Amino acid sequence: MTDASSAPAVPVTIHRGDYRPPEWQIPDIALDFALGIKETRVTAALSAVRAADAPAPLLLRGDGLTPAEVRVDGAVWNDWRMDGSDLVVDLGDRTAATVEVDTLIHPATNTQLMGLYASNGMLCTQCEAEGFRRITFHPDRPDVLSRYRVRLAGDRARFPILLSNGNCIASGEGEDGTHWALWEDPWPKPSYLFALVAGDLVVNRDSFTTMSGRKVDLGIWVRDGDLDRTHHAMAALKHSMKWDEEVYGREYDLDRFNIVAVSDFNMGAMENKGLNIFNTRYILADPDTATDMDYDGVEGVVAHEYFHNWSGNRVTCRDWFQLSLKEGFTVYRDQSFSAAMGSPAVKRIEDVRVLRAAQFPEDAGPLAHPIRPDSYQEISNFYTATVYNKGAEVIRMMATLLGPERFRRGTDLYFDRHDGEAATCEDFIRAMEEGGGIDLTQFRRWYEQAGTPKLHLTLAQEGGEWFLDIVQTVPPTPGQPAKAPMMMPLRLAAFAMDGGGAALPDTLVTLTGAAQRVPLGAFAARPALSVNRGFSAPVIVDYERAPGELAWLAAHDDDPFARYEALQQLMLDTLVAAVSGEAGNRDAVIGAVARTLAGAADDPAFVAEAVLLPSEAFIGDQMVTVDPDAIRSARMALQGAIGDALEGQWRAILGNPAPAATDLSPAAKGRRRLRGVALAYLAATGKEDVAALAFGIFSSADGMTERQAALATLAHGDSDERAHALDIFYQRYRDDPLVLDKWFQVQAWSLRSDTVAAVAALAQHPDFTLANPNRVRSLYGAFAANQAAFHQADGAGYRLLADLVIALDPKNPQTAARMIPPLGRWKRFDVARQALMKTELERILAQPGLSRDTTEQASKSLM
Ligand code: 0A1
Ligand code: ZN
Repeated sequence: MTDASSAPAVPVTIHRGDYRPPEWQIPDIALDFALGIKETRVTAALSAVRAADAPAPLLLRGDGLTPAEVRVDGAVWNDWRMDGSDLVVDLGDRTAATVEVDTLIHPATNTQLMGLYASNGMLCTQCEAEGFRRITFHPDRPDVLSRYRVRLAGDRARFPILLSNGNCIASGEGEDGTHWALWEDPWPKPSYLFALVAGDLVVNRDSFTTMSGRKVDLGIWVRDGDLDRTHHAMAALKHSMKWDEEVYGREYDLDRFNIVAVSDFNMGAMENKGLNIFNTRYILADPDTATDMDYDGVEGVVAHEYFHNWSGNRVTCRDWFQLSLKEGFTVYRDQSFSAAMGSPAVKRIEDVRVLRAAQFPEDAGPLAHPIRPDSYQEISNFYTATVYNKGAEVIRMMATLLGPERFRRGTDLYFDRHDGEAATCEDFIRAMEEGGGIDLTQFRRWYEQAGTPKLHLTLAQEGGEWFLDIVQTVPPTPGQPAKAPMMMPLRLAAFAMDGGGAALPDTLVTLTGAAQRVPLGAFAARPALSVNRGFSAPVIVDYERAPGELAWLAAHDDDPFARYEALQQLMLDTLVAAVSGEAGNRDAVIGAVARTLAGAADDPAFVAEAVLLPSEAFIGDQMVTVDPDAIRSARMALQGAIGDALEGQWRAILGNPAPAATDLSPAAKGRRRLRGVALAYLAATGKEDVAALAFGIFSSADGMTERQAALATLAHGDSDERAHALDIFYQRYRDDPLVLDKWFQVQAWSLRSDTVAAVAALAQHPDFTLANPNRVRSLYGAFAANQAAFHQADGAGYRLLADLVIALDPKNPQTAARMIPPLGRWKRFDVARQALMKTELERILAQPGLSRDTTEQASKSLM
């Protein structure tokens, strides 16, 4: 038996251009599982129908499987061979055959969490992208769609609940305390959407009546004791179902919709047809254990997976290069949903912050790729911020260019035309063109070119008329040295700052050229320019504006996103100046923050976002060479100065009683967010009473949002209250894994100078484990995002992360590989750090038996 997850000596690269349609289709598949934690017997019966004109062997992909027996049309068949880990069955000149294969798999030792695995005594599956081949031999490509009939049998005491996709059509008792259930999914689907769950679970049941009047039974399955934490997820599910009907005209198509929460999961959740499987993190929430942000995460991910039922399941992807077809579109859909459920302006700010924090650096580094990649070695490495978040921005731009009605005509056409098919990004664009009546020839470059476009702006004046000159460049990225200009929607407005004269109201300009001039109208003096309003295009705008203009826009722009941007830019300019030892304009920042704070009562959520200082990483992104220590000092100094100057306001915000933790209205969430920001500013003043104040909030908090914010503030300092609060928190939540994750996370985030050592010590803590991806991310993911700590000059942070990758890779290559990108940013740092980072990447690559996942990420990161 070969272990296919180990990298071959020469990594195999799969190219998008090499796509060939499948030679065999499998319209029907019957699976029979004799379930056991240690050992599960799988019998698969594939009804194969030849699609190729000429005879071709049936290629069934496998990963770590050995066929116990192969039968064709009921008779034992010997005309097969192994090709590496795959099974090749020679069917002669047959055009159809039923191919049966028996295999034995071992869920308990499946630490990769791909295929069938055990988590907390239950069995569950994860098949996207290529996990089905770890369960049974199968073509395992998304353009092979089958109707599934699945028989699950197992010990009744151990697995009282047996779930799979679709509808349960029969069940019964077996021998020796076993029972069985037969599930049938009428909708043809690719193997990556197959799922089963077997275990001791309890359910929160509800129902939803669809727009055509069909009643759907909803179930959220969790472990005993967690039921009370499923109500928010259930509400989110029902809201999602309604929203998709209202906004996209999409109705649910089965009689049941089940969600199962599992604690060991590589990603956030999975959209398996009719049986979504979730990381517990995105299902369980109650005010005592989940923050407002956690609540929003649950709502967004429940919506995301539900929306996949149409954008992903009914219309799926032809091949994995088309991943953004389902992911970019579905992220756009979940973002729009969350905006509608809360504040659209705040949601847009949050989404742009994520894009800038995760996707822009990816696009500027060695792992940059277009939203539709051209090649990969391991597809798991392409579930990226580029495919997801930039992909969503690309869909959003099409929606902006078309407007809501024409966009809806485009999506209707897309869903109707490709229902039941495995489609391509090109199919989506064509539906937009035909449904929306637009030519997107040039726009297609967003699918082809990587790199974040830059717009260089200058204002010009000719006889009282003002013009905006825009020069567009797209930076070179690996394999793409030269780029062509992109088509994009740019929303802008111009204001006369003195209040007199003309103003150019919100205008949508379609950029197409490398250089373009936009008339702004007549202004007596240089107008204040509001540009890329609502972040209409995912680009970097390079436009120098005086502090006075930015402060004016921060106060007066009628687009809330642009107000936020103006204040952020003002802060950023001051921080970047401070890092290079220049004065910057602190007073302008303090004045603008003060004026923004004056609106706190009306819209606390927006104000909280707007007055937050840009992150250390984002400040670094503006610099030629990132200086982590100087950035930290500059940011802390500005935070302290704002804290001091507006101390009265911060104290007043905290002086008002906090809203009840059970109040999850946008207003209450906004007030809590602002209180957290106020506490951070106060802490930055270094005033003596702040630790006691934070400890008071920590102790009296009636919910996790306030408790965690206070704990995080304390964790930055070195007060006695810090140790005390961490201990109280640990003792209270040591048996609640999701909350214990927060305990690891706040310490890994700490601004203290001993954080590297603290993280190293936490990795040895009895509650730390490599077996649980959430725990790994809560410690190491948070640490790698802590810029000054991770980039500690002696390289200890790099070593720590590389040690993790090396230890984790043999167990869970997918999660290990996701930890590599921070080391790949070496080009952005000074030569000493560059050398240290590269040494660690090389050390990782030198490990014998390194996975394909980690090999690809580490080797590309060195280039
Ligand atoms: N399609 C899922 C993401 C996902 C991808 C791979 C996984 O394997 C571990 C799990 C989930 C989504 O977009 O939510
Ligand atoms: Zn998705």
